[in-house]
Amino acid sequence: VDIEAAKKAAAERAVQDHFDPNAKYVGIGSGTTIIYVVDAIKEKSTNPHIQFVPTGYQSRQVIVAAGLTPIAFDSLPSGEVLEVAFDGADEVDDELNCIKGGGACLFQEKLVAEKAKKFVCVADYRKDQSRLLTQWASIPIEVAPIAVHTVQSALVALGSSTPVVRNGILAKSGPLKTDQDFFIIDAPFKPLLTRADVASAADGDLGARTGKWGVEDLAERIKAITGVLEVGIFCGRNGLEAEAVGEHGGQKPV
Ligand code: DER
Repeated sequence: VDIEAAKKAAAERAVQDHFDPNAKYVGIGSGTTIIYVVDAIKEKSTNPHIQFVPTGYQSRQVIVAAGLTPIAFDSLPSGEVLEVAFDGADEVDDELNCIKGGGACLFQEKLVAEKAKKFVCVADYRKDQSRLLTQWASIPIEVAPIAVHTVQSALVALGSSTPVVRNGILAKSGPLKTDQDFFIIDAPFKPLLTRADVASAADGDLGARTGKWGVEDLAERIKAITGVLEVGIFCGRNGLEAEAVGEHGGQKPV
């Protein structure tokens, strides 16, 4: 299947089902799928009063290039929430837990997602990992540069084989810097178990000794490592109730 066509179909369906033309604030994520989301919003809405909250420099560029009005996350009036936030993902499981951070924007992406009444993950068929996350993606983790080595050691103790600092590819030699001027560590783990799997696992079958983790438990363990700013696992523990409708029919994440 043409991947760009799949991204566009998922984006158009997500906007058709979840964009509110009367919204005051809408979150816009990072990556390439989100460009189709913004195009679909432009098609659907002429409301000049909607303000769009970016999840980093690239996201803001997409909003501005489309002629839409950006508002920085920290400029939102206190107490205000977003009607909806759209974003992409690297992997999505059947419970709509996501691995995010392929674009190194996961910190602001999670800030914006948690500020929204509804988080809509727009993911084409390649991202659908059905049951188990991290079958092909490592977990992106945003880390204070000074703490990189201690965080890597802690990740190995949790069962990650080779947690590596992400380097700038072509555009920059040396480690990539995020919009917060932090580093990204990509940490591979054995496939992560859904909440349902964890509920049915025998005692003692999970954790650092086995290297098998439930999605939510590992997200908490990684976040608790001193030096970690944020981890690229989006799950129910973040209070994110993601919607899932499929343009291919059935309960596939959009
Ligand atoms: O970094 C992220 O989580 C992004 O949303 C991202 O990885 C999805 O990117 P894509 O839409 O270009 O596949």
